[in-house]
Amino acid sequence: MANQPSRYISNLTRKTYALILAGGRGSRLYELTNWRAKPALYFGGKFRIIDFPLSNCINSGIRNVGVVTQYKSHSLIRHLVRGWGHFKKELGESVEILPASQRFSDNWYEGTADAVFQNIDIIRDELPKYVLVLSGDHIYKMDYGNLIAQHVESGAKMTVSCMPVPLEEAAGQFGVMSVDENLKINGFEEKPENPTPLPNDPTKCLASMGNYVFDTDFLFDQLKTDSETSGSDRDFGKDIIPSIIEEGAVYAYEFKGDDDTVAYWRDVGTLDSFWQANMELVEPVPALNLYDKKWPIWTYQEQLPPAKFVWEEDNRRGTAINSVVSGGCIISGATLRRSLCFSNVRVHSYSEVEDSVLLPDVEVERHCRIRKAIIDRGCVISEGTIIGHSREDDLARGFRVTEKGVVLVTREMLGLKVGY
Ligand code: ADQ
Ligand code: ADP
Repeated sequence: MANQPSRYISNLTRKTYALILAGGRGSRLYELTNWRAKPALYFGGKFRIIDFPLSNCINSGIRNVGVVTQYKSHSLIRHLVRGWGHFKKELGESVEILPASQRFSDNWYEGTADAVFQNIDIIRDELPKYVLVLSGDHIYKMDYGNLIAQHVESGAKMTVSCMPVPLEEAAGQFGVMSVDENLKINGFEEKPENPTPLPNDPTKCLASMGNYVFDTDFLFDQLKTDSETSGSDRDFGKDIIPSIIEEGAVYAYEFKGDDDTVAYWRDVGTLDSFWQANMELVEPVPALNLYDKKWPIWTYQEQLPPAKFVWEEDNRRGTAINSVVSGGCIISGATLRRSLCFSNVRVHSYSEVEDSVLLPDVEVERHCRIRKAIIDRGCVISEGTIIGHSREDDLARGFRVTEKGVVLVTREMLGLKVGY
C-alpha cells in the first residue's frame, strides 16, 4: 500500500496508539544485559536499541506512544526521560513510560499479552482506533503507516508484520506463519524447530517480526478472553495468534524495507549478532543508512566536544580507518581499524584497536592490542593488555569468548565498580 496518498495514511497513524514492549531481558547477551534491559543496550556509536522503534513511530506520524518496561529498567527509563521526555501532551503528543506496577493483579507482567492487558485502561483513555504493538528489541527503519494502511484495506482485525528469513535462522527463534494468496494467515507456530518453508522459496519461511496492529476493540476482547483462560502463557506468539487465526481475521504484512530493495531488520539478541550488526556500520556503504535525513534516528546524547585525533610529534599517529567515532572521544597516537567508539572513549598512544565495539566512557591505556571485542561502558583497559588474540588467555582472565571468537569485557570482569 506504499502508493496510498500520504494524507490517507497520516489520518490512520493519527488514530493509532503504539505500545513498545521493552521489558525483556535478552538472556543470550549475557553480561551485557546484566544491568540493563535489552532495549536499553547501546548500538551504532550513539544510539540505544529502543531509539529505533521510537524514531520509527515519530517518523511514521504516530505521536502517542507508551513504552512498557519491567526488567532492569533504570537505565532505559533514564534514557527515555532525557531523550524522549520533551513531547507535549497538550499538543497531542506523548511518549509515556509504563512500568509494571501491579495495577490489576499481584503479578508483574507475565507474557507480552499480559503487558498490554495490564495497561488497557491507559490505552483506552487515548481513544485509539488502532493499537500498534511493537517489540523494543530490533534495529530497523520501518514506515508503520504502510502496515496500518494494509491492515485497514484488508479488513483484518489483527495484522502481523513479517519477512522471509532463512529456515536455519528462524528455527526455534521466531514465530512462523503460512498465508493464503490474500495474505490471510492460515497457520502460525511459535518458534518451531522445523519451520514450514515458503511455497515459492523452500530455503526460507515467513517469520513474525513481533510487531502487530489491532483494531482496538478486537484487541481488548482477545486480551480479556486470554486473561480468563487457564494455562495460557499470556503471550501474543504462543497464545493469542494461534487462538484467533481460525476466525480468519489475521493477516500478514510483508516488510520490504524502506526502498523496496533491502529489508534491513536485525535481532541483535546474541553477542555475535550484536557485534556483527555494529560491524556492518563501519562498512563503506552499510545496509542501514543512519545518515538519511528523511528518516532520522533520534536519541539522547549529552553535549560533548567533537571527536579529536592527535598525531604526536614523534610520529605516533592518532588515526581511525573505516571506523565510527562519537563525540567526546580522543584517539591520541593510537590506531583504530573497523571499530566503533561511543561517546567519551579515550584510546592512548601505541594502542591498536581492530574490529571492536567500545561502549561509552571506555579508556584504553597505552600499548594495548584489542581485536574483535565488545568493551562495555566505563571499562579501563590497563596498559599493555592484549585482547582477542588468544582465546585461552582471554578465558583465563575471565572474559567471555563466543563461538565465533568475539570477546566481551565488562567492568565486573576487570574487577571495577559495577553499575548500569
Ligand atoms: P520473542 O522476541 O522471543 O518472540 P519475547 O521474549 O516475548 O518474544 O519479547 C517480545 C518483546 O516484548 C521484546 O521487545 C521484549 O523486550 C518484550 N517483553 C518480553 N516480556 C515482556 C514483559 N513481561 N513485559 C514487557 N515487555 C516484555 C516474539 C514473538 C515471535 C517473533 C519474535 C520476533 O513471540 O513470534 O517472531 O518476537 O523477534
Ligand atoms: P597518550 O597516552 O596517548 O599520550 P594523553 O592522555 O597524554 O594520551 O593525551 C594525548 C593528547 O590528547 C594530548 O597531548 C592532547 O593533545 C589530547 N588531549 C588529551 N586530553 C585532552 C583534553 N581534555 N582536551 C583536548 N585535548 C586533549
